[in-house]
Amino acid sequence: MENRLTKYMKRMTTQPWAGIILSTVAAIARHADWAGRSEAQRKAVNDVGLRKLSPTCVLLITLILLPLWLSAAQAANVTYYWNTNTGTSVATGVTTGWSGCLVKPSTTTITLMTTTGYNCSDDEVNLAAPGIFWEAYNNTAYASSTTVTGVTFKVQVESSNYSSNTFRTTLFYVTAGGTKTSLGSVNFTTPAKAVQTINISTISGTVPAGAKLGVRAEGISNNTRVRSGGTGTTGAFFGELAVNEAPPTTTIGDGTTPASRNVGRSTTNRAVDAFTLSTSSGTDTVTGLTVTLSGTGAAADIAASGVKIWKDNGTVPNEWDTGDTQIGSGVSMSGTTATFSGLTEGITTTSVQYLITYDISSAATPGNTLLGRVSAVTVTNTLTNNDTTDNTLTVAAVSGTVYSDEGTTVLAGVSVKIV
Ligand SMILES: [Ca+2]
Ligand SMILES: [Ca+2]
Ligand SMILES: [Ca+2]
Repeated sequence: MENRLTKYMKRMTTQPWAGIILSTVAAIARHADWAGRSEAQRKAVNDVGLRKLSPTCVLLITLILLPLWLSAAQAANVTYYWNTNTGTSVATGVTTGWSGCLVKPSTTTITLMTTTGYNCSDDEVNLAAPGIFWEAYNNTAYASSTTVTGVTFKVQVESSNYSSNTFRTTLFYVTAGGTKTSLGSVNFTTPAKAVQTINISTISGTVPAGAKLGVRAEGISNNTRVRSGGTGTTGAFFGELAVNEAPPTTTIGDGTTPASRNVGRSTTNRAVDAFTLSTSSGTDTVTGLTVTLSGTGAAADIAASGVKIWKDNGTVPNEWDTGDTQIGSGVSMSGTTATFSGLTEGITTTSVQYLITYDISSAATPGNTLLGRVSAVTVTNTLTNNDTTDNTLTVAAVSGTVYSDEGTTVLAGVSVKIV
């Protein structure tokens, strides 16, 4: 048990944020150990620091780090290593054909890349004219839609006379049916024969579930060759692709707040919150949404079926107007939540603003304040919700007795406009 725990802690402490947390926990632990100790003992405790953490403290650290580690694991950097491979069917029409180490192919060659390391120390593709040296595939399909963003590609690019040449790195994916789709390319001008660490962070895109990732090494200039391998004779040749793999996310933004205002009883479509929806890549669909009421008001201040969602695409941005498009039907506030279901609202990478409006009840309590925000949505992607409440609606209905100039009761429980 102790060994497993030690391994686990080691894994935890490799995370970039672990140092701050460990320092904090160690400080707490030392502080706890100080009670009733002499100065010498305190110094000893301080010097020992983390190494003398009690099992309780280790458990505490583990519990603190676990959720952070899990969330970090959702977006992970992965390194793939070029391998030689032959006779493997990657997709329809895509079969590997790099028959071994140091075979020096002279035509475009298909092979694999793996996360486990190199299986060849040195090999190279020499082309007589500019073209694709090799394509390497990870032969494991993504189980779910994944956003892949390039980090670096390390490879040795050479020309026969070691003059400068241009090398292109392309990330792409291939479907089971053999259709290849590019995620983007980076051109790199290499000055001479050397291992190049090429920044490919401008390449990003979503690979659909069931597709496989590929990297293409391509020469743009004449007389180029690319050399790969784990431990070449004059150093490491590499063929090392680092990418970040993350599930696509959908984000709820806070939106641009409508103005605060007084609202009369029985008035409708009073904008209380703005929010935006967008995806990090690809599309998503909202099928459910929950609005949470806050302020001093209550459900009784909002009319039946009086909570509505609108796409803010009319003539007046950040406020409700008759050109805005209602999403679904109005629902009633129950307690402090209004739950929308059966929605089919599509989301793309283009951020779109929406509004929440309230219809004010005919019996709303004067002076009550009403706010609202989106507290949950149902989508397929991993969700980030940044919506917060915006303006305040204050119920301005008259509740007491209002007399006309002649002393007759003329207004009771209706809205008055103060000018
Ligand atoms: Ca908002
Ligand atoms: Ca509007
Ligand atoms: Ca806000």
